Amino acid sequence: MQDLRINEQRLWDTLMEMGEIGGTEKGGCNRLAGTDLDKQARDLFVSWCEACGCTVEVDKIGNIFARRPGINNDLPAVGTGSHLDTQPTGGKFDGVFGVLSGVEVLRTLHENKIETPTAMEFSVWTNEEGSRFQPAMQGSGTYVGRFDLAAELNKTDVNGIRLGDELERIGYLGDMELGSRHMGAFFEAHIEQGPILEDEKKAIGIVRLGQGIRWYNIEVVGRPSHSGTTPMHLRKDAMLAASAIVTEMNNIAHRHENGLGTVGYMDVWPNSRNTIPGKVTFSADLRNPRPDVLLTMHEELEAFCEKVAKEHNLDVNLDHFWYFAPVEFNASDDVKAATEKLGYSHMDIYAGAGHDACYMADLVPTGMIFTPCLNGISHNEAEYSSPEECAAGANVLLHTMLEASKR
Ligand code: HGY
Ligand code: MN
Ligand code: MN
Ligand code: MN
Repeated sequence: MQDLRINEQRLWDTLMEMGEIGGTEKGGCNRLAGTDLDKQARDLFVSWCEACGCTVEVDKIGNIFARRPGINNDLPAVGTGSHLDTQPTGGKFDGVFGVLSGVEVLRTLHENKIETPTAMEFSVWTNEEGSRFQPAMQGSGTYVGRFDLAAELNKTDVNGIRLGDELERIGYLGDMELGSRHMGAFFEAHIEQGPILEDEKKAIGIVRLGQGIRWYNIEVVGRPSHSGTTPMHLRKDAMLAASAIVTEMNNIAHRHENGLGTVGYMDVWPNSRNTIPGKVTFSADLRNPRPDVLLTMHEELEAFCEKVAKEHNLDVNLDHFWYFAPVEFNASDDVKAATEKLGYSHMDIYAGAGHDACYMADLVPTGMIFTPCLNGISHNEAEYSSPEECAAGANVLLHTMLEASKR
């Protein structure tokens, strides 16, 4: 088995084929959770797994599990997986690389007629991106019991469409109980989505930690009035107040080591050039690898919102609806052992993005395998990892899973 390797060209062709579903002119992918394109991608994944003899089941929040039997199916399976949903201007690799590395592992085991001691589980998690429906990692977070199933199925997108209705419409509102596919270990391969591995010229990142995340919806409520007749000192300008909060978020992030603060979404009402904005609703995304620092950042944002409400004499509603605490990956030594056995250059790293493995770490020994991506770009249509880089990650996944299956 030592010399067993995945098929680099087949993995690349599979990535490119999947990338056609929701493919954009600039070479990226727009395949939002619960859409027809998500269905097409899911159906393709299921057909590939069934072609290799897997049995496939879908749970109550649409997570897909393709199971390859082992010698002793009473033992917990070794799992892998990631997500197929993308950002609106996403790439071909974020999440998809992890899912299709799993498919390539499956194909390699199947064609070599390798019997593994335990079953192997290949999964696709619902709405990891948190772009159309919030929060991110929604399927894996619900699977591990961090989120309430009914509440998550009732989440709606900006058009008021329910996640549950979309999953039913695309045929992926399953009936399998959450968490009922017992796994003994879980490994997720993922592109780094940042510049470090490329900078350090390392082929593999041994992911030791997933950083903390806090998400907010911030609503600033002022008073719409005429831009030509309302003196500056008599305005309740929601845009002015919102801009102060966005700027302070940037200051908070810079004030703290490894602090990150982002406003990605903003809605202005009534959104007319000669009416002073009456309401501005926007997202806020704070991150830090340390829970104590992330809490301080949270407290500073809260205090500043109260200050702005007073100074601008208007309402600021801060809805802190999602907190993901930093998580250690306790099976990362398995990843390191496989990486060293295969002779790939590597380094320890922490995950800046959230991943489904971050929630799976609640339940089972979990590890993540990072591969470099060009210029560290992700959540961007220019996202790119080379066939060789992808193959290295998939080979590490193959050997990590084979070793874990022997335990
Ligand atoms: O937000 C994230 O880090 C991930 O892309 N869902
Ligand atoms: Mn991802
Ligand atoms: Mn992502
Ligand atoms: Mn993920």
